[in-house]
Amino acid sequence: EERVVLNENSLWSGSKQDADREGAARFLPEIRRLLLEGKNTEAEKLVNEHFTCQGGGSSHGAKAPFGSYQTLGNLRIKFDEGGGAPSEYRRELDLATALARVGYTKDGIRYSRESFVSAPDQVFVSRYMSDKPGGLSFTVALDRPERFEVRATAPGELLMTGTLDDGRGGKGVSYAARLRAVVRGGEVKGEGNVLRVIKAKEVILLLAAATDYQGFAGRKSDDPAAATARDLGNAASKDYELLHADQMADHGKYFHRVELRLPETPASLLPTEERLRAFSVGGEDPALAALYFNFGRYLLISSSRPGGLPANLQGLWAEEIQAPWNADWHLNINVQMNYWPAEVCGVPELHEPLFRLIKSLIEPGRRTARSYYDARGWMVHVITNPWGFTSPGEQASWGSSIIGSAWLCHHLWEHYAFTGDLEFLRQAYPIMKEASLFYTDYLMEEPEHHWLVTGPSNSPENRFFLPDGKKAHLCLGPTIDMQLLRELFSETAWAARILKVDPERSKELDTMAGRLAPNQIASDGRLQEWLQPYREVDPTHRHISHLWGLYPGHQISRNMTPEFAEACRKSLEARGDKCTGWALAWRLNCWARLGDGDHCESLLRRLFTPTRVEEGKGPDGKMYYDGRGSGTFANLFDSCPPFQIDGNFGGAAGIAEMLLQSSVREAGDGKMECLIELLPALPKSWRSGKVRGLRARGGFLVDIEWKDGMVIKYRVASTEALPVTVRVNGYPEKILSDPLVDGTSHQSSP
Ligand code: FUC
Repeated sequence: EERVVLNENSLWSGSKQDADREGAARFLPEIRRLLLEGKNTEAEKLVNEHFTCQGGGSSHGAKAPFGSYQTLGNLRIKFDEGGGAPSEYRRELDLATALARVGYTKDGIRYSRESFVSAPDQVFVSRYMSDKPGGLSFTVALDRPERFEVRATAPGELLMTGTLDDGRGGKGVSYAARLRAVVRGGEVKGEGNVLRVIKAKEVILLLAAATDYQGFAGRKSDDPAAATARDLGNAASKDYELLHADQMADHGKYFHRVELRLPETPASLLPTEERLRAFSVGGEDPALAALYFNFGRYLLISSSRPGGLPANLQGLWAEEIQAPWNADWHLNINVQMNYWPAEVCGVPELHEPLFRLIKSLIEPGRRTARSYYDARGWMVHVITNPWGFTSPGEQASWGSSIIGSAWLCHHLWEHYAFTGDLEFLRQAYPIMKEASLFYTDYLMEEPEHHWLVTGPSNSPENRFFLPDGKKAHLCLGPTIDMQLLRELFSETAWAARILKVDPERSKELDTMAGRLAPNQIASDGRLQEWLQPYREVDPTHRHISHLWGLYPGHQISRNMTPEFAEACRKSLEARGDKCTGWALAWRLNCWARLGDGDHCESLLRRLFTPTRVEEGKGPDGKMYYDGRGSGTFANLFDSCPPFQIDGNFGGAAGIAEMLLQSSVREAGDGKMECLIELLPALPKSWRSGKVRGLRARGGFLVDIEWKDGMVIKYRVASTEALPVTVRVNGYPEKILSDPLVDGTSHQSSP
């Protein structure tokens, strides 16, 4: 029996709601007064009472208006093969072609099948073969844990339809999945709500899916059943070879932009799970990092396409109705991490769904800014969904963080920094400007140093001890807020200079950036996580929010601010490496920025530790978030635990960060001065290797070849010849980039 989990990335329950508490802003002065008086727990109580979202928020989202991303269902194949035991079983996924294959021998017959999902044809295709005529007999069924109906619509066709919960007892998103079986030799017939294939030599299954989600992306039609009929009809008119060729060309156009070679060892012949195990206990297998890197690129190509919804907490691979955390978009690290590889790995178009999400949040985010902070501009807190949720979360402890919009805007700027796409910046600038407007209205001055600070806010999900021993989350001006706003303000001001608009506003933003509470080093030498030198309740907490300025931000670096980089190192050492999957990936990127390749490798050993969901569960079935059960599942999916895709993406980005780092500085008149570092964090075991096609900020394409840990050849190219400083084997070289002959620049608009 085989089960194929089906997904369609707009299959979300829930519906649009206004979860803002109208007039909550009247509590703001009191909350701030309490925070200024050090009564953080009292302030937190007030926030919990009056300053959270209205309604149930995100808890049990599947049945609430917040919604949950849900599985489309299951395709089940039940074989009528003889009773013999299968042998020579092999299952593989070819990352370069995105083709999955299974093969085995049973009762003297060789069975094989191959499957792929085609973006150009919008279908899932699966070909079943046997080397003996008449060797294939099986039933094909579709089902779903709830809310589905299946019927045979033609002799070889099944249609599954249903309507999801809108969270208020009404009708939510409707979906359809249509499956067709095309047989060679033998026959196929409908039997009730299953298809029966009898004695075929080859069977091709085609499946199309659609929803009538009418939000900011992904809409195919008002009538999902009709949309699937159209897609299936088009696909069925092409033969398998053509469908496959078109899909390979489409996937390959993204995948082949980058190539990474790391030293191969005999371990690369092991099945993946054994390979993970061997490496995690100290085996030598540098090429495993290349595989993981390629897998991350494969996942992004497969889960984030222009015009669609962004990759969610599970990419788009959910098998649940109530997915963990609703498989939503968490804005305090997770969805951003999904997009860390997009630019450096040369697939900037795949960043587009995130830009589309950002745009969808402006309108509701304006309402939220007014309701809670009496401020202009737009903002979003910690969680969002395809229904425009921008309100705070349901608890102060995590839901009061205000950084969502600033962190999202960083992606707009990074896309420009990498691509130099002026048209994009022209469209992104008003979004950044309006996000800055919110924060400039909202910031307050603290009386001690007259710094500008945020508040109420928190350092994502972390707690501290107040001087009286009480524990609190809520605070003024956590370091991450200050770092994010510093970059948002200066990047928005810089964007205005590039576009030659708003000179006054751009000066104001620079001034405000200078008045924000600065990064501070605590008496123990660590970078301080909060405005005050609080002691954290959990010193090994998974989040390392105060290191945002090191990565993904750009205000702390070992070259420009060595003393702060050292403080970050101390913070990382104190936090330790035992943490969830995505937290390992974040640490990996930070250690890469600190230039410590060997530490990066030890983090990869942790990230690649094979695990199973059970390992992350306590006796009561609840998941741990302290590092137990984190690592990688046998199919290479990241385990938070549970399965969460961010670690895959963050891990891939971290591997790129070990090989190439880049930064830009304003040289005057808005112009960019670019610095590229080759092999900044190479582990000793990655002795020799080659990488082609990585991207650097400033619009460069970078190829590097190295031997015995030294760069022996490199190429830095861009659409026009530009001056750039390249740090090679530790020394800066000022060069003029090669002009790109094929002009591989990319366009995408917010
Ligand atoms: C943040 C993390 C959790 C989890 C969730 C989806 O809340 O702290 O560990 O990753 O996002």
